[in-house]
Amino acid sequence: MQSRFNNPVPAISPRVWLLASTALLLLSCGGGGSSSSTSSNPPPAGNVISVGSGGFLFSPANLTAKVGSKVTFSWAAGGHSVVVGTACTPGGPITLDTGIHSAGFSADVTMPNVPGDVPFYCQPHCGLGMTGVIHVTQ
Ligand SMILES: [Cu+2]
Repeated sequence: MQSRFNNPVPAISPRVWLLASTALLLLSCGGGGSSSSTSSNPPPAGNVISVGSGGFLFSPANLTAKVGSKVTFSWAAGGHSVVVGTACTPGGPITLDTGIHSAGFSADVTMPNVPGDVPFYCQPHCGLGMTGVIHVTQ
């Protein structure tokens, strides 16, 4: 019976360490950056949606993007897909079904040239509420 408690080392998963070190990295980089206003062609920062970060969800689940711009879906965890559609059914202003991918995969998706919503969901987890929408604006 003693053997149940013979491991004195606290169990900390590699994922926790990864998250902690990433947070530290972000913190250490946050203070030194000075914003430059000289660039006439700034990168489209913020057009990234994390897939499966923190569970069965997209982050952010609501994103605003310009017409014709590019939105990148970035897989933070495996077993997820991105399908454009509503009510867990494909269909919408653009056609997209990435299929299921692992962490590290990414997909660049070009937004329509007309304003409107681009709803999307994860095929395996749509029933769990893993959905999102991109608001495409002029
Ligand atoms: Cu999913």
